[in-house]
Amino acid sequence: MEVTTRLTWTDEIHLRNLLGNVSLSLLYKSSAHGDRIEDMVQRCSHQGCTVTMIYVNDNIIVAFMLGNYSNLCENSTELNDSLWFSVQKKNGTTEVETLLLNVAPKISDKQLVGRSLQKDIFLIRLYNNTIYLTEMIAKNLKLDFYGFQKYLECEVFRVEGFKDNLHYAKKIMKAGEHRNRLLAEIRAYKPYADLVSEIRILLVGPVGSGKSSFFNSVKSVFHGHVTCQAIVGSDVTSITEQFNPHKPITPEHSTFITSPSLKDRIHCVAYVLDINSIDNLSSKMLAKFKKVHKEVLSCGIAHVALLTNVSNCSEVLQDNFLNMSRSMTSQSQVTNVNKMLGIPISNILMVGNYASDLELNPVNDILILSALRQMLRAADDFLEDLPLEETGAIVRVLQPHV
Ligand SMILES: Nc1nc2c(ncn2[C@@H]2O[C@H](COP(=O)(O)OP(=O)(O)OP(=O)(O)O)[C@@H](O)[C@H]2O)c(=O)[nH]1
Ligand SMILES: [Mg+2]
Repeated sequence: MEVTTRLTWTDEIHLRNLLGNVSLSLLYKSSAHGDRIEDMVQRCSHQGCTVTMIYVNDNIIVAFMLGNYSNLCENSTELNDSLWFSVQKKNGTTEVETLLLNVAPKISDKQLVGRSLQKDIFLIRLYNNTIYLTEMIAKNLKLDFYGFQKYLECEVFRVEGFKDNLHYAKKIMKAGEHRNRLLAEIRAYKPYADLVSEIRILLVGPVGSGKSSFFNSVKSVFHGHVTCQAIVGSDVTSITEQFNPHKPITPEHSTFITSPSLKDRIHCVAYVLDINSIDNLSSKMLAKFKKVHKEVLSCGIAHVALLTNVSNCSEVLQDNFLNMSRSMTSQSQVTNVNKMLGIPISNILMVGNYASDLELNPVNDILILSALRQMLRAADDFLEDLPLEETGAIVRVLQPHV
């Protein structure tokens, strides 16, 4: 009979999002393959990187191990690095917490043991379905238990498509954590002073510059998998026809709003340009951009530039993922956009849209979310600077209680 995992499809997506473009295949399941440590080691040896998952109530505690499972045996001289994380369901949402533990687990006394400073900091005892975690580990993983705990199941998966390299593993996991923080921040975002309920961002740019792809990429990151709602493609004329240059919108059009209220206005304009096309923009295109930009400036609307088709996304980000690196900001394309449109370098954003990719990648996600966050911040600055009469704000005079 085929052995199936306890992992749900959404749990698997969360794990894959954290580890990047990997696939997982089940090697060992305690309830099906026996709960002797020898059964586990035999099935998981010589398989490369693995994840060992312990299911406890609504939590999955995951130990990601580089190296080979057979190195866990006490007589092995090779050491495996392990990185831990937990996937937890809390109040209907799934949260992922990570902890980078540079501890090499070993098999000793028929249990999987992690030791630090001669102390056991984690144990997995297959023979009585128990996991032990110190308070420090539990705290970092935001688990609501520590010490010994009975688990429901233990499973081990082979991780395919992952470089067996600690530096890379740490970088990918830190990126996953940072992506999750950005996602939570943007989900909680509310426009400045609640002046509008939604921010309207206009994406303007040449045919094929990646406007629809950016829209799809943002949607994909929020969905946790690649989606293609807006049609993308390559043609000499525009694939997306919201705006048709041969049929410009007129006041007679049924959806034309003569006096748009603040909620109907554009709050931020993003000039979308393929990074590879910037140094060769035609003078006609440049003139068009300048014309649009003049209008945007005269309306006082926030604006940013979004450079798409960035292929070296992980080089663009500094090791802490907080800033784009200086090496990129000094690139000719960035300085060119800065000179052409007078857009400050901090508002020149770079992304690699999901084009032919099947899986999300935490590093690409960070650039996409950082770009979106910068657009929202720019829109907030625009709202904050609006003259009071344009905000539609009602000035309330409070009556003192008598
Ligand atoms: N590799 C890669 N391909 C991209 C990127 N952005 C867009 N593309 C590809 O470029 C082509 C055009 O992208 P679209 O998103 O359709 O461009 P658009 O700006 O919406 O174009 P129109 O609607 O025709 O004006 C598609 O084949 C995309 O897959 C990117 O960042 N990286
Ligand atoms: Mg389009």
